[in-house]
Amino acid sequence: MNTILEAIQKSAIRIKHAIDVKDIGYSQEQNSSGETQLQLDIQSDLIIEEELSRIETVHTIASEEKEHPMVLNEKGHYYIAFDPLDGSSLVDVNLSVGSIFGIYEGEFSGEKMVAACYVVYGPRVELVFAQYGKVSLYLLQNGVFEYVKEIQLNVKGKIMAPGGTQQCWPAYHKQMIDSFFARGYRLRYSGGMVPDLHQILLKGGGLFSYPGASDKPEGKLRMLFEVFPFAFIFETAGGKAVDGKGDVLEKTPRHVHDTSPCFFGSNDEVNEVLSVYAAH
Ligand code: P6P
Repeated sequence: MNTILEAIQKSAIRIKHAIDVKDIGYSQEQNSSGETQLQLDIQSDLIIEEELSRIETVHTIASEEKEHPMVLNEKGHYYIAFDPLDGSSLVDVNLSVGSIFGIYEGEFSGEKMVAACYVVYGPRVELVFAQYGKVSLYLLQNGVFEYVKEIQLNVKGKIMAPGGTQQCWPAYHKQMIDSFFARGYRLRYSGGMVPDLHQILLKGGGLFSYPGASDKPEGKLRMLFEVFPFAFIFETAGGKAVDGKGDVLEKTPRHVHDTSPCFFGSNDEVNEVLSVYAAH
């Protein structure tokens, strides 16, 4: 597993460089050399594929940027799903973005997840890795990821990150979210899953929600690349992750790009979601 973490760290350094040097044409112009710039998310995808393909224990990879999984080594046993650059459109407005990784044993299913990781590219580059009951935070300094601390969620938090199109939410979901705000929860939502969830983790707790709604009945976020990794991280940090009915890690996607409604947070807030949703 250490070789996988090292490969992710190498990928993150290369992706950060790609973000920093990307010629941002605000009006979709070509870059200064007149060539069509590889999109950042495709460039990030190629970087991660290259770094993971060097690891013998990796059997198959699945990327949000690829329609189908790719077998790297029949003798390997790790299956790695990743979103190379989640929220990449936020780069053009200079907001934080991230890479997300789910590491599975033998197959792509929630119950087979053995580790999860994300990198957040913001004012600083930070990496969070969850395995063996611990969630560890690392900070990139002088080209090296330095260990900082373990992350634990409080039983109850103060932050609300409500995703999705509000006019399409079920009425009971809107009433629940409004009720949290009426109790003084603070709205913290950038539209980037990685920084939005990173903030909840580092600030001790709260609730991130992306429900099923009339425009997206099965939610927007992909199980293998986004939902399961953060579910694993939040549960390892002492929180909960559900789809409204039960533990989201108990689900198995039929297709590699299947989505799921998702709620990640501290125990109190997620228990409230479960009781509200159980009544509807
Ligand atoms: P909405 C970014 O496109 C993304 O996939 C996640 O990073 C983010 O949480 C979500 O979509 C935001 O979606 O519909 O709230 O803008």
